[in-house]
Amino acid sequence: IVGEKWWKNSIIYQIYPASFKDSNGDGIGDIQGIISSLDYITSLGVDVIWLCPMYDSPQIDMGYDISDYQSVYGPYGTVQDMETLIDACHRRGLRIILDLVVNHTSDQHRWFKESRSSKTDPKRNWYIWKPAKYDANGNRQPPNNWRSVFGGSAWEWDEKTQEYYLHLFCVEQPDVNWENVETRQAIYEEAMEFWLQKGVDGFRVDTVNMYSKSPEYANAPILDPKSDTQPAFDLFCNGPRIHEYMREMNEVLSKYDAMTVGELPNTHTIEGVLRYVSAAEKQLSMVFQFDLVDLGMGKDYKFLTTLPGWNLQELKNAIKSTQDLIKGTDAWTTVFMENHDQGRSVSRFGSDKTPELRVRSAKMLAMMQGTLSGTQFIYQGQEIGMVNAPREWTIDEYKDIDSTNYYRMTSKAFGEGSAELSTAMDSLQHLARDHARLPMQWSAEANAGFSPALSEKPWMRPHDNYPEINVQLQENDPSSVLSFWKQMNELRKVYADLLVFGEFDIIGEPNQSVFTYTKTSRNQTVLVVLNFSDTTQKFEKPESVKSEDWTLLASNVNGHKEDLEAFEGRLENNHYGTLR
Ligand code: TEU
Ligand code: CA
Repeated sequence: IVGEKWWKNSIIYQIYPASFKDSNGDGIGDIQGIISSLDYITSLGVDVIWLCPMYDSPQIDMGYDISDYQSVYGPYGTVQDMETLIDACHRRGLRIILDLVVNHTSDQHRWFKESRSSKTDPKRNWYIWKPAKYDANGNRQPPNNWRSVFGGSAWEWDEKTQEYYLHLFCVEQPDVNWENVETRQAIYEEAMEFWLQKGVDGFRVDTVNMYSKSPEYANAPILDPKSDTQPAFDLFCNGPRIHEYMREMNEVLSKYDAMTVGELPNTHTIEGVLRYVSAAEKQLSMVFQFDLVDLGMGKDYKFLTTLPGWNLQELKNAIKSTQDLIKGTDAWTTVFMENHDQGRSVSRFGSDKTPELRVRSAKMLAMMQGTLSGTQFIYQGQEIGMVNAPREWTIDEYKDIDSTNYYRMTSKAFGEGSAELSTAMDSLQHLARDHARLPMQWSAEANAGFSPALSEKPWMRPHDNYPEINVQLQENDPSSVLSFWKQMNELRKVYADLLVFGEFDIIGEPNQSVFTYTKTSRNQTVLVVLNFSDTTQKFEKPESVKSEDWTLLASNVNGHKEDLEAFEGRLENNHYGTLR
């Protein structure tokens, strides 16, 4: 893999500061906690850490509402702590990337405070202000019917200056006006260069396709007739100037040779994704496509009557669309199943019904992730197979604004005790962002070892299962999910040309229980067989690979038989022989 960019063959470990490790017992994770865990992180065999926002913020959206790009949220630590962390990473040979959130700021950012102070303020057009509309009865209406991602109108009325401002996320997250060149320069300097000069190696770029909105601000088509707001993703994603902005941003980044991974929701065609990540475009190093993590979400997932399910064919298609991105192109892709916005992958795509199925399906999912091409991302706790909070937990345990808004709106529309509200709780139990934000389970000690024993209550309730699922227990167990992930991470390095760079092909007949694919490089192939069902499945090697002489490379069952057990996964290759 000589001559390839370092980030292609990297495994990136995502850290959610509030929930990773609390060093001082105030119940909130912090930077010193991360520094003290670097030996653990290194032991996983990862190359890079990605830190979710640690900037100063009123925390309405857990730090994605930034009030100052150049300071750190008090409970997390200081800029000096960040410098220590950056240095400590580099000394260990780890790289570090930060979250770059520049579609919007907090309404408490000084830019917005100035902007909203008067219509003639020099920063007025740093944000997106529009006059009201009036209906036939003379009632004031927002400029259009766009719905914010967290529900409700995307426009907020400002009494003082008698105009609306746009917020694609919550009211406290006004959208920055990227049309304004002065604003863009300020973003590059204050949010990017400040940290690049401190040595960070790149950014995960939040909502990267929303900076350019369709300039007409036209109404979105009515998909939800019962509502006065409509989903408008097509009108605020991938707007006409987006690629101009990306190239401009890239000029700043390339001075530092920084990598980027952009978050790319609502972009489903290969051509659309390639516009951002083809190397010739000089925009982003790679992006997160949402095809897989959106499975079973339903349309705009508001007011469900039943839980939208997913089937294996959809999962295969989702994987295919990220893998095919690099077939015969100069682009690069990513592999991930979890992040801070998703339910846990074992609960969504495997099974958390029994400890045995949990462990086996966690390993099977590790086999899938570990064998797909692209830069790999592991979310904290995924490596020990953490699962969703149980259905018994009430809304009081959910802290995310998206969850609590959703609950409040459903309750308002249908009432406490309604069947709809109960379905809303079912859906939150599957899909809420909160599940990823439960404290990291370090040990069987009080607070899951997340906070020191004599401490405040952690900001989110630890999962009741931490005595059974935790780092300490798994570190000493060669058959644990953690040990399996370490093995997969090692395998990925040894067989990089196959696993990281190889060509992906789905093989065999369409099958709703078993996912079979190969990864191929010049002279060798890996065969991956994954039983996504909780029952035994017949398995016969597809004709196309039958004649080959295969060796078992990894397996998640003891002494495997002909048939596939529930959630069994097998990796076989036809060239080098077993690793150990
Ligand atoms: O997410 C943006 C996004 O489009 C979704 O993943 C979104 O979180 C989800 O649809 C809402 O339920 C990014 C961040 O990852 C997320 O945590 C922030 O809340 C959001 O941007 C706003 O900054
Ligand atoms: Ca703390």
